[in-house]
Amino acid sequence: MIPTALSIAGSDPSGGAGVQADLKTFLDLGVYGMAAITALTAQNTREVLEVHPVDPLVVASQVRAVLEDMPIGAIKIGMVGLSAQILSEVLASVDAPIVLDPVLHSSSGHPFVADADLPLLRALARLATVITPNTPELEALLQGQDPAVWAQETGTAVLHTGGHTSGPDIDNTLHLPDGQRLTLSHERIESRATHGTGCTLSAGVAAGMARGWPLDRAVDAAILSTAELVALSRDHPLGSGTAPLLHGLLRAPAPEGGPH
Ligand code: PXL
Repeated sequence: MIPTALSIAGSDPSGGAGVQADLKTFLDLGVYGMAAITALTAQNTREVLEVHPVDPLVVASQVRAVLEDMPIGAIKIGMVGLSAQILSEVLASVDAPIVLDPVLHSSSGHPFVADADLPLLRALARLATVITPNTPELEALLQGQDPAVWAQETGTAVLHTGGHTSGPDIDNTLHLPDGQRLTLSHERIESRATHGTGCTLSAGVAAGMARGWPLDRAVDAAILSTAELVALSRDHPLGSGTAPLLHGLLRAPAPEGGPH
């Protein structure tokens, strides 16, 4: 069986984040990738110049087209544009595990979600198997509620990512709906090549779930492969701002002189 995953996310033409990062991550991890685009951004490693949300009806149509024909092992949702509500409707009866990265800002700090749309994102989060917020996203989404309590109430696990903190280690905490709490830590890698880390991590979780792995295994594997990619990318920064992760370097290089 070929594992498959669908990304529902925004486009980053510089290739480091969004739907581009998701598809590259799926490929890196041996999963057939599909993508429905929620917004077009004009951005590079320095800044976001424009955001054009795709008409929610067109987003719904892309997702329905894929759902009615293709096997879907897992769904990763990133930037939702204006489509949070319609995605809640379209995905309400989907069986595949859903990983929601509640993206509120670009890597360069550009806001992607208006405050008025947060309740719609909260409703979508309740449909997910797991959400992957960093600390500011957790605060905005849960409004101060304890993530452990929220996970038990909603049945949606919370992977609270620690990349935005300082300190020698990055602590990621997984709150499961049954009350279990797992802390997955690794050494911080200082680098300016971190554009797309959140997208890559959540796409990695979806890739593991597409293989049928339990959530804790999928999360553990995604954290390790993302950290490995950050380490590999550090010495090859592209662009003059927050450089992208270099997906594909995790795979063995083609033999010298061999076919490309
Ligand atoms: O990493 C969050 C993210 C998601 N989606 C798009 C982005 C970014 C970060 O820059 O550009 C399209």
